[in-house]
Amino acid sequence: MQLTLPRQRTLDLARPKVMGILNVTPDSFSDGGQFERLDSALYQAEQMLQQGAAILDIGGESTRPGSEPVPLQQELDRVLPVIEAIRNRLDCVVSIDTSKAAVMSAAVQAGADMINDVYALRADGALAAAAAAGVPVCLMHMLGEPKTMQQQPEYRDVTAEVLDFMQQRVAACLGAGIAREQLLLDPGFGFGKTLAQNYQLLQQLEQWQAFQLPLLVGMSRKSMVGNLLGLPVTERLAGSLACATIAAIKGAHIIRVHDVKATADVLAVLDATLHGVEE
Ligand code: 7PJ
Repeated sequence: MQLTLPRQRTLDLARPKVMGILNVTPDSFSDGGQFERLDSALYQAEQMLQQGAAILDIGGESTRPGSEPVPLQQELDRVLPVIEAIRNRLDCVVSIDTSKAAVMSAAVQAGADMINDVYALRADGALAAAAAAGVPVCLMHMLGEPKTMQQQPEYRDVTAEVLDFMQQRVAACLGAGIAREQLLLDPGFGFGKTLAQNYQLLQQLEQWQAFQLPLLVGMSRKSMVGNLLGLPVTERLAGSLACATIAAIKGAHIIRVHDVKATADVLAVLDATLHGVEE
């Protein structure tokens, strides 16, 4: 499996790839003004690439449980300079993590290679913007909205319902003129799911192979790790690595993480086991 990217490039997904999370939200950086923010983002981007990330996911709006939306101009001001700086200086796949149509268009214009949307292109104009941008799009499942999604999510069968939702979103994308080969899917761990539902989704991850589309997962440092183990966000690495390993074994193609080096190490060990080592 592979993704077709802008400027005659491709991303080979025969072996799982690491997507490094690069948040450009005020809480994720010291507030030392525009230059310091850009400098810090670039440094972090460079580090993650050296550590083995194939993709950098750049987000200017927090979608953590309970978070508030960010105004359009603010999101643009946060992400566009970072995308341009990375595009000009570093060789990597740049993903824009947004739900807003205008941010998708501007980010791809600025050099982003793919779109990562936790709303799966359900926002106004997002289907059309993604179709016009012509880049790969990751469709993620979320029940409700970040502000309220963890208030008693209910499913009769979480995997079946999330797969159903995906079928509908894939159909909507095809209807909007997006090529099937441009789509990636993501179960949306932690987005409107209880602890038990998150682990049921992970246990049943093989079922996603029926789509024959690239599968992206994000469990890094999430509550499904923290609440299970009773650990704060700073102590969730081991649990997050276990999630990454399990997902890779069950067929995930892209693992979205904060801790790039540790995840790349785990995937290298898995790869040696599954595909052997050259003597
Ligand atoms: C995800 C995401 C995820 C995709 C976030 C966090 C919350 N995008 N954006 N999948 N999670 N595709 O990283 O803790 O799971 S934000």
